[in-house]
Amino acid sequence: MFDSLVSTADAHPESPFRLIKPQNNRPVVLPPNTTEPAFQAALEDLRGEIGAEWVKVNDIDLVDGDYHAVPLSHDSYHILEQDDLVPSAVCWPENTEGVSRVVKWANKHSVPIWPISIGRNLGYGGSAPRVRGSVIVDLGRRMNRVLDVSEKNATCLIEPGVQYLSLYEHLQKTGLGDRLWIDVPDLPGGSVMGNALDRGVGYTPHGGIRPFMATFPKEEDLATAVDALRPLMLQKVIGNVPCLRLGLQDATMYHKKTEFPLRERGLVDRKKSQKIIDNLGTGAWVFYAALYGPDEITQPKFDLIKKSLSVVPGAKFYERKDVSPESYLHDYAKFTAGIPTWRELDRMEYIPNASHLFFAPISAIDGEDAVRQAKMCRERMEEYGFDYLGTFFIGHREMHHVISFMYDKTDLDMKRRALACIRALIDDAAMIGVGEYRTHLALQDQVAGTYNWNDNAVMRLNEKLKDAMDPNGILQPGRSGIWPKVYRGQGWELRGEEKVSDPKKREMDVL
Ligand code: EUG
Repeated sequence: MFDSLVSTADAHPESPFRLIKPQNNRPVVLPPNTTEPAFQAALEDLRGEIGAEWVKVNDIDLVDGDYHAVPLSHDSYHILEQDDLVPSAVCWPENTEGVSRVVKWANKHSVPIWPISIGRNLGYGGSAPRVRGSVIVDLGRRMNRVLDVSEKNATCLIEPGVQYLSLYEHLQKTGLGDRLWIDVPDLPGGSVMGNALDRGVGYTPHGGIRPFMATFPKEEDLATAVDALRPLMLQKVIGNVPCLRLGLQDATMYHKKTEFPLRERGLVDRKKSQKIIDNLGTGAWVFYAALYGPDEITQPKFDLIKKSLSVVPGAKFYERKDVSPESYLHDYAKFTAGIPTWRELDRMEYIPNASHLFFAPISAIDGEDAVRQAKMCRERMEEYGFDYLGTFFIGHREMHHVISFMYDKTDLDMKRRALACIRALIDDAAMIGVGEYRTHLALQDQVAGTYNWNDNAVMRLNEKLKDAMDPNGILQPGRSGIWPKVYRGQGWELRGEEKVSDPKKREMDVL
């Protein structure tokens, strides 16, 4: 039943659900420390608990699909081998009572379970489990109701399967959309709850908007620009989470307009990238922000911002009326006003078979710190043959420095280089005391290992809590680098040798 192993489909008219049709003929991977008959019996038991039609073994051929049709069979943006991070089965409980039954079942049979909401944590592991053969508990498909929206408090109560898009549509349908908006991230297909639980962000506060864009001509302008932005953020002159993006990274969204160099393999020549940036008029760095509130407040704020950022020679400022219809500023205006857009998907045209991986260290809102990180990342990425494609998402006290690794997932050498490069970067960042806010499943052991102050005090606390709350070690073993007692010291961690393929991985490919 291949179609049930696809994540919840987008209902949006601009994003037709493209059905993927893999065949059912791949051997099922068993969970660790079980036998085929024991696992068969456990699955029968699970069928009895939540209904036979809500349990499926993962025996389909692995097809990556795309953003609108994400498979539950594996990490569709795989960075290891395609069949490394695969579940044995997927189940779909109907309600909290069903979830409780599944958890009791997992404890009884010692089967690791991996809850997901929508499964679109793309670039960080998607829906995939860390332990091969875990059973995915898809909380999104059947629990996707908006339970309550309080207009008065501007809050909502939702189930895990509520996507940003569906919450938006709910507000439109109920008429609340005139008064309330949602905090949309760059793409709206993911789960609101799932994104929050993985420390994700959105970019908007509440209230009326006025978006703008500023460009800074030279790459060296980064320090001055960030230092000029710091007081604007600390004093909340800018009330949203703006972003400062490398011009070339911005350009990856304009493949239709700038087709010539962007689809090339390898590093984009500096002269060419300058030409692209000049054509688009984005500057070496482009800044997007939105101001909220009545005109009487936003106009003086905008004037102050222009004055402050003009310390960068050649800085230019644009509102929507000043830019072409293709400009990303129009999309930015939408999502900073709570309206989902799909524009970010245009990046997937940057290279063939594009897959994404993110390196996401935290920086101070400090020019020197930002430059140090950008330089470090550029040097390391160029060493491994990647363009540094960085964006700083600027909070009021820190910046999420999100760097896109785009690789052709059918090009094994490129994939290997991406993984090796990001591993090197995690170590580079740790050397200067910098950590990541979020990372891919395959990198979580390494990143957790960098938060090692005081003889790994944080991990020792995490393990103590894990042992107390999940004594059988069934709940997301390995998530965030936290392993249950029964897994410790058994060689499950991935720290760079990438030996997932042997021996634990394949020894039980049966059923
Ligand atoms: C993005 C933002 C993130 C992240 C991964 C991707 C946006 C890409 C702010 O966090 O972790 C356009």
